[in-house]
Amino acid sequence: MPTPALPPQGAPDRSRRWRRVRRAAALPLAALVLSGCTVPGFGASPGVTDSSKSVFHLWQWFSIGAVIIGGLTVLLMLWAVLKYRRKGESIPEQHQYHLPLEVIYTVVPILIVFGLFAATLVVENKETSNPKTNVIVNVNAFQWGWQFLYPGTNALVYGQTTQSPIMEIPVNTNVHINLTSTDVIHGFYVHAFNFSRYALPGVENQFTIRAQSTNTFFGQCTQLCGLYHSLMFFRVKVVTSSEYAQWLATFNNPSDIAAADAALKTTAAELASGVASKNSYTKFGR
Ligand SMILES: [Cu+2]
Repeated sequence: MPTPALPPQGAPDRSRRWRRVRRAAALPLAALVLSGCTVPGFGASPGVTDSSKSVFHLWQWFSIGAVIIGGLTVLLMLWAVLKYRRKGESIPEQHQYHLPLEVIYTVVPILIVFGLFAATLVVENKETSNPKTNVIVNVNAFQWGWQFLYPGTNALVYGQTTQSPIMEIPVNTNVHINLTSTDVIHGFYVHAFNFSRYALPGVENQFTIRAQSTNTFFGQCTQLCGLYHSLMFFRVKVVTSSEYAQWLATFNNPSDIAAADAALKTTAAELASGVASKNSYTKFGR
């Protein structure tokens, strides 16, 4: 019986090797595509405040650094794996105690960590600085809503869950926020500000925001704080300085002042008694 002709030597080997290479390349490629990572934001957005932009740039530089270091590490690993594959039974030549190399791989990571630390410190100092300003908002979080009080004015806004009360602030102005909580730990978070801060009972957290464009931005509580945590929404409306002044003035008529006072007292009493408030005073002006 005639034996079938064998394929030329090397051909199946080569195609098998190619298949393996393609499979090995597909894996990191799929990971990269499926991670949904976007360039140049690396999944983040610049936001609309001074500090949101510096946080965004810090994130960008960290990501670029991670890509370079990660890529270099993978290349070095692949090079070592491919170049020093097992070629026989003998133990390969050993190269330990290579002093210059050991110094490099000790010093370089330390320099990288110092670089990351310094960059973080610069941005963090910007985040926590509280320049002098006339616009102050006392923000109080409670289960499950927000109260915005503008000291020195008659303005008061508060609302719960889906009422999504609006904190109105002027554009291109430093706005000083005094943040606290009535009951449990809440989180003040506005995505467009790339900013989050604890609202703690008995502690006043202070920070300054400076929005660069007018619009209404979505905010929410980011600390699991009880039954209606997932509905603890608010909005930040950034308006021009003259619109802000007009809005503040809408609180000056006597009936509004009386209504706001009464609402504030009712809320305070309800919060003190631990009864979930059904009261609201969501006057948004205009
Ligand atoms: Cu909360």
